[in-house]
Amino acid sequence: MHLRDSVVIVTGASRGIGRAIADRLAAEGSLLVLVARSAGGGGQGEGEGPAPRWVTGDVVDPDTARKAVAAALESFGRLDAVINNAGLGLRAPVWRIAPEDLRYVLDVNLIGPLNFIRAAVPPMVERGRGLIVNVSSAVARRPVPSLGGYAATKAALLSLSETLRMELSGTGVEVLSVLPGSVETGFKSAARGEPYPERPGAVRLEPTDVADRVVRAMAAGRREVAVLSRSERLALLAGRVAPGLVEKALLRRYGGGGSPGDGPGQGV
Ligand code: NJP
Repeated sequence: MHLRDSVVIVTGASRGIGRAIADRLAAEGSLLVLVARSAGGGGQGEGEGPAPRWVTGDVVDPDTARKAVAAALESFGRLDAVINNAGLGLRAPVWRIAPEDLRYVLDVNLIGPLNFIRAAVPPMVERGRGLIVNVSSAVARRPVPSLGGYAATKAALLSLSETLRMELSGTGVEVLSVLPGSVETGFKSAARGEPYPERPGAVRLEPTDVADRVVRAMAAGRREVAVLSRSERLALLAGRVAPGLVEKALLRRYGGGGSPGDGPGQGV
């Protein structure tokens, strides 16, 4: 898609990856509607063009999606893309996941994007063009210990995206799936479940790395983009050749949660 003057909704734009995507799109000349429960520090997505419109609300509430789509149509007269980026982590071995935590994270990570898809696709189909970008996760393809519940929500989103792409074939509306690896944001402190331990020296991507790749993938009309560090890319490739060996290595690195030494605070 052509990014200059395109009208884009970005959810989860108050900080982290969503904020970086908003800033990158503003630099490309896109017109933005930004969504989060808070506006964060402000200043997101401010470039040379018109100031972004903010819609504050919870993505789990269908009204937030309806208001964001209405804001795009009223302020800019059209809607070219929705980036479903708002999301939440969950860390615990599967057998210690509290059902209410998984239910809540599933709501944010799956029902949130669904609300925006339901609100945005009809006007896009009517216009004969549009793009839905869903931010899933690399763990949707390669689960790791203690992230099984989170991976399940992101695998569900990936599955929804791949089905939606087929269903929208021929309408002019496209779907892009984004699969990031570990990115340096406030994601871990916001996550539900057991605390993430510090892992000094771990190589993580910056939100701007993800934003650059997402924006390039949007411009190039890609259907999927994985944004991974070198070691994550190697682990994913090795998993296809020798899945048993990679599982053992992941267990050594992340801990299985099954022994006293593997309790909260160990692992990822
Ligand atoms: O997370 P964080 P990231 N309704 O916590 C908003 C995926 N990902 O940028 O509402 C509306 O810094 C929240 O705003 P606020 C991840 O699953 C990440 O790292 O004001 N908005 C904030 O703007 C997620 O889908 C990593 O609190 C809600 C934003 O979402 C996406 O990347 C790895 C909301 C979260 O900012 C961005 O995550 C990976 C709600 N109910 C996938 N709940 C990683 N960081 O390592 C949250 O594979 N927000």
